[in-house]
Amino acid sequence: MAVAKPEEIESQTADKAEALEDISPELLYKHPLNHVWTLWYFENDKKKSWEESQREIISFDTVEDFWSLYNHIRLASELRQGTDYSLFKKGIRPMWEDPRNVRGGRWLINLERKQRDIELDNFWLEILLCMIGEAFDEWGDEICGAVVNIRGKADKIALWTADASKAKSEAVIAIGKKLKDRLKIGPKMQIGYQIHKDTMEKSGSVARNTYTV
Ligand code: MGP
Repeated sequence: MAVAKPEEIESQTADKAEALEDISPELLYKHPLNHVWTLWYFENDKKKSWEESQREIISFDTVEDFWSLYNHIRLASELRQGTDYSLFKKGIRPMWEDPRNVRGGRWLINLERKQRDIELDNFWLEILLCMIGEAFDEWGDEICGAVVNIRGKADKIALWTADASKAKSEAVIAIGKKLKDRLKIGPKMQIGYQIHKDTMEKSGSVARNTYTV
């Protein structure tokens, strides 16, 4: 499902309103998503643990509520350094320890500082649209959520999947390829998939890539 832009929704809604006069107005103008999604915000607070610094902001389950939220909050590029946005399926916390993440991993995109002006916001919005619009087809159950880290050294965007085991390698690779395709990342640039367990255990270096596409 492609997520319609606000102006497309308006014209579709007008058509529907004519055809379905008996249905309640709420159902007519809101386009349901397949999942309920939750936005999280992380801000480093030295008085709190990392986990306590993750704040659950709001959940939504319609296209319209997604756009109201997106238009209301700051763009990723406007956030302070050291902060994160995460969008996860409702019920999955944006952390390795969550039972739905604990065996999983992430497709990671590292962005150079100069990419913050254009690519960061475009990539992040496109990832959000891929997730809520169910762009990963039959692999959609593997999607847990996505995270954008705003950092002085280099911003990062990652798509988290549920199962990094060999049994799910076909799904993981298909998701990575779809992601590159939707983000229009050309064949010259590779992206890597890292297992959360490796990231957790790494000390002072970036975890190895289990897959690359
Ligand atoms: P980070 O915010 O993912 O990346 O992890 P950053 O700031 O670019 O740092 P780097 O280590 O990748 O260079 C920073 C730190 O936050 C980690 O080292 C952990 O201490 C903590 N952290 C990050 N994540 C995603 C988790 C998590 O899922 N669970 C817990 N408990 N701590 C985490």
